[in-house]
Amino acid sequence: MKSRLTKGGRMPTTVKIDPITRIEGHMAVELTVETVGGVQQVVDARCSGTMFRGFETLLIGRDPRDATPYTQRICGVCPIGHGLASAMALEDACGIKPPHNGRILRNLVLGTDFLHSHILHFYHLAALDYINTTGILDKPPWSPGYTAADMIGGSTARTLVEHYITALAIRRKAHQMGAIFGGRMPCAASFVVGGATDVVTSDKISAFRSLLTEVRAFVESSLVPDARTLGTLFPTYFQIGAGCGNLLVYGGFDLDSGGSARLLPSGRYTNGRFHSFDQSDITESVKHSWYTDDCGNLNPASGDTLPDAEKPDAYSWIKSPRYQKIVHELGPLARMWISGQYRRGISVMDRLIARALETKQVADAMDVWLNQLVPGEAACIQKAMPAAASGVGLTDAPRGALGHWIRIEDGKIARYQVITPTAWNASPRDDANQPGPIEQALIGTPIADTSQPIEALRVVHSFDPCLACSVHLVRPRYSPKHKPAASLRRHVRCR
Ligand code: NFE
Repeated sequence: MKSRLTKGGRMPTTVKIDPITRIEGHMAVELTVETVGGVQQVVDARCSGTMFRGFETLLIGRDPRDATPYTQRICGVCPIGHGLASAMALEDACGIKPPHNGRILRNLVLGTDFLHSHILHFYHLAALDYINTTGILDKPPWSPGYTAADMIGGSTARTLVEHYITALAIRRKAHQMGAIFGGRMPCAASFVVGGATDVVTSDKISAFRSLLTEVRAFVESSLVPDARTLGTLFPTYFQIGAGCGNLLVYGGFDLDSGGSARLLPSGRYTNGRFHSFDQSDITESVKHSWYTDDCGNLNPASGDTLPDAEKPDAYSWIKSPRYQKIVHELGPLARMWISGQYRRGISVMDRLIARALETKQVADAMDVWLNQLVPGEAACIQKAMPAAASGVGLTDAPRGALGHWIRIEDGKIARYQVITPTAWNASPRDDANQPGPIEQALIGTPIADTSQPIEALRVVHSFDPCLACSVHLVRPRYSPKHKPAASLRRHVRCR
């Protein structure tokens, strides 16, 4: 934290939160804090992904079918979204769709990942921004931490901490469910191009249902009411962290074999109006990202990943995805907004409540899908990979819309691009100098104590960022914060 006097005599303070804790991956935020209108607040923000992403590069030259197991290793929190998006991209390239059982199995396993991830986010990543755990959890990793006068104490804090601990066991049950039809978790072995390899039996359906019943009960009796409790106790957070106000959803959980009906429908809300969505309108700016300028402003179907660690004015390893060059926020609130199930507002608290409500929606739908499985019926169809083809796989993962783009040449992967939800949300400024969604949400946030900027942490956490998804590779010789030198650039170019 440092202060300098501006020409106008004001004293802006630079506040660095590096790293941001209780997220997945490595992220730093730099805030400029100034008193405006008598309120000390964030007047500028920069989000930085501090690790280089290289998964797309290491896929080049491999068998296209490798993409499904490999890309699941991008992230331990949302591997199923990546496995699904990559299988869908390959199916698009082959011109096939999974059969009935394959579609349902994928929905169920993706559903377990939503349950696991949303419960993880609320209790283990976000809730501690609001609970004073002094006298309840006094040891690391819970202490030391930021404290603030508005934090919840007393019996409500104790109840929330009890639910925090129960949530650990509930997340394990969600993973066990995923392993029943996915073969293993966190990375499902059963996801393949053409469907799923698992054999559906009545015993597996019963085992899955038994665990689902427990998880659903927790979601209904704890998660949803606890999220609403935070809303009641922190009403000002319905006015904080609005951000860009534009929302985008690719859609998730196919409800028919044609893929036209989805539990989470696709669409976008741009400048206050609802629109349809077409992936060809996505481009990625690299103006402020450590990539060569020739990677910029391309649709991912023709995108590239060429690092330039010395690039002036760059401050992140995340690119800046934009829809028609417009900044959009992704995630559960976007999905609930597009589907019309939640339109109270766009803010920190709205994100938390929408995520909890979506958890219930997905859990309830899973119970219905379980009844639709047909024991003994095949879940996968096979078709030879074309020697040359392109494909796009679009789904929604827990944190928002996820896309994989593949180009196959000579039977090998010639180009692979991934755009994750966090790449959208935590993106840096673009060619038009528009800040990304989290940066915009931070600007205007009041900060009471710059040595403990908990308000900023609450804004960032409301997006549930996952930097592991957005920037994927670090070489052991370098610290995560170290920009790779020219040797890495050569290494990547010489693939
Ligand atoms: Ni690593 Fe992920 C989700 C994806 S986030 S958690 O959800 O894709 O960008």
